[in-house]
Amino acid sequence: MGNKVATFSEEQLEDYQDCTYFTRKEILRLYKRFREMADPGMVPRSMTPHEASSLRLPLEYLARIPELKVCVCVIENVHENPFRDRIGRVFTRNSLDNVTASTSGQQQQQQQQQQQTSLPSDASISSSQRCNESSGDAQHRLDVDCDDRQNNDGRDENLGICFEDFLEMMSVFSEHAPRDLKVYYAFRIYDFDEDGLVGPSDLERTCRQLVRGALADDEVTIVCQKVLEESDIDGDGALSYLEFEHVVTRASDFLATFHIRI
Ligand SMILES: [Ca+2]
Ligand SMILES: [Ca+2]
Repeated sequence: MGNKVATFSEEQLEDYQDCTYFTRKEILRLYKRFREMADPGMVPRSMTPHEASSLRLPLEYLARIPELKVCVCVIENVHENPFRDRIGRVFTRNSLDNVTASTSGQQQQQQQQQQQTSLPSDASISSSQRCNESSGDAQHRLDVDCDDRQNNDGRDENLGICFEDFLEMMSVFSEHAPRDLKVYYAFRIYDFDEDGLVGPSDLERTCRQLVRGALADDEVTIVCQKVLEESDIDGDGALSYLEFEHVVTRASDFLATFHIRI
């Protein structure tokens, strides 16, 4: 009696600490949130590395986390985060991309070059490693991710989110995550059609979600044209990662809005 079941092995906890911006106390608190978001009995009290990367909850369950529901990420003062589903998809895809990457020689090589530490499973680049990438590296990764996705159309529609995805997601949104990392994920979230560019249709969808019917369609189009006019430096009609980075760098409140407090 009174035996305390350890949630993770010591090694797991150390790995999670290495790969995120969280202390072990915060990691355990996040695990509690993950369990609370599931239905009773769905998530065990202790979790093996395999379960942490394979036991998946439906993305809709993210709505059960108040911080995600009323979070101030992307835009402030929205009572329901219009990007919640999009955020869930981007972070879920990460682990799927990694699984796919392990079967691809070129990507495996790339992984090996950039991988110094990793989550205990086959998850590849942790958020803390990504922050060391230059803009060029980030663009390259987006291109690779993009090719990969185009080869796997629709395969992962209902994959769900595992604890490691969840941890990585919360790490990116944490206050300790560097700006570059947040910009990288913001770009992926806004790139709805996942072609590696934020084009007119992505901008319109972003704008529509943000204004939620407050602007007429033609007004939305005008806003998007303005954004492109000001920021599409090479004039190809879409924002590349570098152009997007430039826009966000000028937005002083970006860091404050891309943040979830746990
Ligand atoms: Ca796009
Ligand atoms: Ca451009």
